[in-house]
Amino acid sequence: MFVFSATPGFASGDSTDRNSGSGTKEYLVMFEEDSADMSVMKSIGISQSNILYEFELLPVLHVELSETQVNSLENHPQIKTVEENAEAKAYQQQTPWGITRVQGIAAQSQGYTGNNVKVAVLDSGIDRSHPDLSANVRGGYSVFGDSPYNDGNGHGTHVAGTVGAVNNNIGVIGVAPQADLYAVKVLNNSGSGSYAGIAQGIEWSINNGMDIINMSLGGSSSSSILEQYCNLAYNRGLLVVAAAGNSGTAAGNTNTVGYPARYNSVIAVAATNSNNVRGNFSSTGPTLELSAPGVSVLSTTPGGNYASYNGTSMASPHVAGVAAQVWQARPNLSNAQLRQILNASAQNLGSSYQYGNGLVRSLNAIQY
Ligand SMILES: [Ca+2]
Repeated sequence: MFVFSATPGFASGDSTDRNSGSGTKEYLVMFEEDSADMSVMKSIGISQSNILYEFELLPVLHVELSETQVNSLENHPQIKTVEENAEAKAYQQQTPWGITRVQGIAAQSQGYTGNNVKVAVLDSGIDRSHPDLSANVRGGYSVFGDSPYNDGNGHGTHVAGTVGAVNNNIGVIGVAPQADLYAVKVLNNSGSGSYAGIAQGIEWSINNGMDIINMSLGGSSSSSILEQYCNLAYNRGLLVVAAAGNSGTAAGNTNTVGYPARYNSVIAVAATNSNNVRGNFSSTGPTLELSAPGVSVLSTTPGGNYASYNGTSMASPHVAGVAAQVWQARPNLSNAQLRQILNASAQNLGSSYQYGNGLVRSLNAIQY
């Protein structure tokens, strides 16, 4: 058993100096006394024009200082604190490239956000306290008995963010930012699990009224019972989506699609980059069905963080999110009809052995 992911990428942070030029920078200076004593400032050569603001409620000055003056103030008995004035920005939300590429944003702008569609994320759990996910995580289950299906690995939280990170003013946005996410923990905190656990997660998903199952996981051996569980979910009306696997080669001419993606009842998803070219790691074979972004995919990670990962694990949730949008738009479709439309409306990218029917496209599917 292994997880189809995930090489950590970059998380970015901000740090910018406020530099007003001419060898001075802006500082906030706090006095020990109840009010600012201007004579202290004059004693180190600071004129009124260097003082940008005098606060009222605390003895604080906003002031331009040279490095020498900072040193003098830091050692001055009447000064409590000297700190450089840091830059702050309005929090902004980024749109990961893949969300746009699968027409997720275009479909959202027509009102299709996955609202009321239930997506089971069979994975390592979800960090339900993540500010970009908490509004959408509606429940879940752990086959390991730990409660409440917390993500001790990070993989499941990343996958969940691609399906449905919240549309707010922070972090990222998912394909279906109002989908109902369910954390079905079938991978432990090391990212490993078993076919028994996956089957148990599928059973939970059927019994609890899920609409879509995303499995960004798999193994290299077949299992009659796992296949029958996938078939059972499909026959009960669920759409079953899985990562094809990361066992691809540069030539891409050998059948390396894993299980459960290889089963007929499961949509096997390959990974493409921002040029719509397959990642060399992306498994190939005759059972590939759709392609989706899986290289440099920015999404949520535990602790309120974000990171870019590669893998067919990152591609599969793009398809699950698109399916949630299309099902909201066309609620009378059966799972088989929805699947047929996703395939027929995909953008042909070349060899079906490497790309299946091509890049999944939400708006094209909604209008198909
Ligand atoms: Ca967000």
